[in-house]
Amino acid sequence: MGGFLEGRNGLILGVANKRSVAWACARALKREGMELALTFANERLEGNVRELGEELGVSAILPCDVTSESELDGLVAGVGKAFGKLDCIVHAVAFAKREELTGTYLDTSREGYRLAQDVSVYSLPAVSRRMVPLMEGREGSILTLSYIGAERVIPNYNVMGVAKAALEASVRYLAHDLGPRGIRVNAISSGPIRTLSAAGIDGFSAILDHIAERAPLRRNITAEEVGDVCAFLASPLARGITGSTIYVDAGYHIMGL
Ligand code: NAD
Ligand code: IMJ
Repeated sequence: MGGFLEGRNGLILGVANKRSVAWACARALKREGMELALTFANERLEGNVRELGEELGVSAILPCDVTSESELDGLVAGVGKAFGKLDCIVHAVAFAKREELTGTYLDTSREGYRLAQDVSVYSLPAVSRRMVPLMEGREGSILTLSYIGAERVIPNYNVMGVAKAALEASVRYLAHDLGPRGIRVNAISSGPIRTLSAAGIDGFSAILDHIAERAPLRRNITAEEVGDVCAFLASPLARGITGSTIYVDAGYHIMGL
């Protein structure tokens, strides 16, 4: 009660399990009073997401593989039915073939490039466009998750780095498109977090150690810290911010060496 997101409705894409950044965002938004709808990408994840969603007391749990136009259409219908109106979208979805996340970017296949862009980038305008009619006239906020590999070379991040660069550019173009309709669009560039998407990444522990040694705050960040910035960006406290990439990375991005 009394949270700064009371009376608002949010849609969260990207919960896979309790480690997901999307799940930390869900908890932070809910804590501040937002009503939530969660999506699951496939039947394999449905049970997991239902269990988590019920535990948090969400209003709806809806299927959405973002590569499917018909599931995206179904999502609008589901969100419309659950809420009528929508204030916030959290897009925390990314995928590339595992073989593209090792070796060189030079060797990226055409299909691997297409898939990474389709799931990790095109899904943002695709979801946003469909939700705009539900979001108009109410200080809406659209958020996505990025990584410093968008701007600088992180070994093995490869095709995902190029996808995140396109995602951050998409945030700017969408902010320009939707600003006149009162909808803000921003990205959070998160430091590394041990989630399903980080599992099995070669040298991930060494990357965490490197950040803890080098970042200004001399530590890694938590998913909860990303969730809190998500709540801020979703709220009227951030009403003057759009088209931006905000870093939640213990300050690592400022370092030159
Ligand atoms: P995660 O594996 O928990 O989340 C990724 C989500 O993408 C999963 O829920 C998965 O179901 C979903 N997804 C994949 N393909 C999909 C599809 N076709 N349709 C719908 N959903 C699909 O991992 P995470 O680390 O929480 O990732 C969330 C976001 O955060 C991603 O955009 C990721 O790039 C970004 N990010 C992660 C880190 C990190 O270190 N973990 C750092 C910076 C940014
Ligand atoms: C991913 C690959 C390589 C290096 C990486 C990462 N580093 C970090 C990540 C240093 C932090 C995690 N990250 C930021 C992502 O965006 C991950 C996306 C991702 C992960 C997988 C693994 C499993 C799979 N496909 C994936 N697609 C996207 O099959």
